[in-house]
Amino acid sequence: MPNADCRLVTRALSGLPDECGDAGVIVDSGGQCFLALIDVLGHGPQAHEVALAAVEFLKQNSMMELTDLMSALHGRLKGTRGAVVTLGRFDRETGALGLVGVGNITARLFGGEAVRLLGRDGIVGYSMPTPRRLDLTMFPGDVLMLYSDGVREHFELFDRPGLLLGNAAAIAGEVLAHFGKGDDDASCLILRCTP
Ligand SMILES: [Mn+2]
Repeated sequence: MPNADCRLVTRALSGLPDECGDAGVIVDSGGQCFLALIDVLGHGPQAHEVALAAVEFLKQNSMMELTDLMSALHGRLKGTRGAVVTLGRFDRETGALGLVGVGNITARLFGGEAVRLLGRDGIVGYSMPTPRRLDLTMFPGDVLMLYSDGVREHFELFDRPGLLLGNAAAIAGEVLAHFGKGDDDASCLILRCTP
């Protein structure tokens, strides 16, 4: 049965954690691992407040089907400045990975087949397309990488040889340290499928 090593790292543009509009959620409930990455429009304390509300809502509803959850989050964030969000769920028993994205969080899967996905255009809480779920399968050794637009979108692995050899915490930390742009909040969530 595949296992999961999952870690989130965020970095506020200002350096102050309570001014970060990027946030994430990892709810590991044994059989399944729910994950989410959120980039609230803008940055600073007000963006942070919206990010906290989104995190709280997603934690409380993490068992919902992903497209339903995205729609529910859209309702929850109405009236705020809105956010771009990617949601995922990994099933340890089958290796199945579901992903739903709205907006420009980048999702990349490294492994047997490299996949790069961007969410559908839109802003959760403001103008949302009908969310669609992408279903993939992860195998031991595969690495799923989610990151916000505070990270260079198109970095190449050969710029950082060995990046994928570390654990999830090391990979996420390196992505921010070496590919963070420095003009926005930045965040990276890694899910490593391990034997
Ligand atoms: Mn951003």
